[in-house]
Amino acid sequence: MKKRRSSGFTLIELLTVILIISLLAAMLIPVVLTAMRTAKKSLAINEIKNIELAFKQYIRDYSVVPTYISGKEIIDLDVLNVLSAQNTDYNANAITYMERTKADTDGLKDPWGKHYQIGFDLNYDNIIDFNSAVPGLTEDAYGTVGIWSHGRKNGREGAADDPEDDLRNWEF
Ligand SMILES: [Ca+2]
Ligand SMILES: [Ca+2]
Repeated sequence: MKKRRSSGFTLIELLTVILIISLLAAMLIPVVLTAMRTAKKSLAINEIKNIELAFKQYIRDYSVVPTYISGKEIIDLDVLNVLSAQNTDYNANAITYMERTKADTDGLKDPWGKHYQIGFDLNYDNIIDFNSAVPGLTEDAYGTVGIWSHGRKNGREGAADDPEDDLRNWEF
């Protein structure tokens, strides 16, 4: 009898352990997912603030918004090239306002893999002039530089974009 007890788990004990582990996993997975989502949101807010700060320093130094390269609005990689002093046509003093990091060979993307939307106040009325290419903007964005992420629910994978989780620097 003693020998049998010490030989290992009975089937009931094993099933109990498996049940407890399954219950713990079922409780922990949503917590981990929520933590990951919160971390991505915090990262996006930080990145948006960094981009905004870089532009504000640029505007302080050059007294203009860096809006045009060869007549077109600068977006994505162009923005990064100017701010990281790779493009000295629009950053004549070659000042580094932003370091180039991670997946930035394709421009400034948010943690969900979409490009940040960036707009400027071109006519100095403190209202950012996003062009019509930005969907879902139904209100005025106030300030000098507007930076917008469509968040986790960003219209990928066939679902419609949910504006509720969008992150916009003029709302921080
Ligand atoms: Ca304006
Ligand atoms: Ca969204």
